[in-house]
Amino acid sequence: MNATAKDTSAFWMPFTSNRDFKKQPRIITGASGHYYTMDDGTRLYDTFSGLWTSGLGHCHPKIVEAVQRQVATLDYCMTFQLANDKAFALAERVIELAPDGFSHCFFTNSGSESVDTALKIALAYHRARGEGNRTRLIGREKGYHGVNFGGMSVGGIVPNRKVFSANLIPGVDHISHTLNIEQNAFSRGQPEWGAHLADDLERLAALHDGSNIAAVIVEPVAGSAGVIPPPADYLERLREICDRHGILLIFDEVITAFGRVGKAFGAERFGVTPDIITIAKGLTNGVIPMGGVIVRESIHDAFMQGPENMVELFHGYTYSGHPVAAAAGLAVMDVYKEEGTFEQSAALEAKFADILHSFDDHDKVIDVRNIGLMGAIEMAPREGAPGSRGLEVHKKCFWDEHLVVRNGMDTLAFSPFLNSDADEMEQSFEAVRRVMDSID
Ligand code: PXG
Repeated sequence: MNATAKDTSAFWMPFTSNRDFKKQPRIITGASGHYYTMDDGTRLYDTFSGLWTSGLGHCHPKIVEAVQRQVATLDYCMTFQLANDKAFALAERVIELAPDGFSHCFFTNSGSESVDTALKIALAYHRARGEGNRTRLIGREKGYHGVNFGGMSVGGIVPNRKVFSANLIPGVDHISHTLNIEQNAFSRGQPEWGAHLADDLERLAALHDGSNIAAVIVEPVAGSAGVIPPPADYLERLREICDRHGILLIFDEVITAFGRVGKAFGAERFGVTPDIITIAKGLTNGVIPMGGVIVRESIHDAFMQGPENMVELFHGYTYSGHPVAAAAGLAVMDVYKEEGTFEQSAALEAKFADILHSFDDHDKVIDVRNIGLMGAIEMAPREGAPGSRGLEVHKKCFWDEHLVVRNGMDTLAFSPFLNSDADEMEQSFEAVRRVMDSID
């Protein structure tokens, strides 16, 4: 199938303007390393590493081989009262990388499932300890925690919630987001201003009484909302308030885990340890869908009571710990280690920041934000047509410059490969600049 494919009708595409897309479909049929290919052989540089997923590049031979071997050896085996060997091995590898005190990993198939699993674990944990009154969940404005009912409810992206407003789960509240362009425009890394915004959690603890709150969930760096790095000292303050009120702190690290911010986890990068961490994307380099929830030992252990023949947590997915996904994950963990991927990522951060901030004085740009290998260029919206500028850049980059660039409305988001070639990265941004210069 190439760009002239006639029948794109049957596939109802997710998070896509379907009618617009199908007028001139952008269809990828192959990939290798840092490039996608189309049917006619055109190669396109991927500035988004898949969808924040594929930090090692596409079709990494070691991962491909591990998946091929596994699918021919053990294609499926449930993990309910019987399990495959690879799931255990991968859980161990993930826990080795996790912050001190984390001891167990529960497998899911996506970030959305990880988030809903984490929320359920938080609620069930408090109940298991005799604090069943802790039922409130706190999210943050502009937060993205996937699209299932729990994650959507604690999430704070308005278009994702709007249509389902009456059916969001009850007992949820939100602290304020930390994006403030007036104060922080063009900050390099963590903005100086905004630590006090964490005190909004104190306000909610006063309003609902802290003893009723089960957990607060935040992305260490908000990703989908357009890369919003935490203000200096903000996460530390959230941790402090959670401790004071016995509230669990959940970091949604679906994007930030596995090298995206130069360390194994955002928790490590920012020096703040939560109680529960959600993962997905980089767990398998996007090769096979898989997610997970990792927890502190004390959380896991609270469930391990009562008769030993009883299921401790009535939760799980048919594909939790799928052997082929786990085999992919194991190969990915090997590559991270052998190739020094997190160090590669850390070493690229300054160069990436320089390139990104060379757009600070561009006449269409109102903010540039970055941390680790996460970056955003926010363009001013066109009068009366918000989002049109961003989509035009995406399309022109694709057709004219053979570049895949992700836009959310008028914000361009960048997720370079963790093993990017600095020159290639620079060239890709030169192309972005040409496109931004060429449109109105
Ligand atoms: N949490 C976070 C922090 C995410 O970034 C999810 C949960 C949900 O994961 P699944 O695997 O269920 O999609 C995500 C997903 C974007 C974009 O444009 C980001 C995501 C999804 C779609 C678009 O930044 N992240």
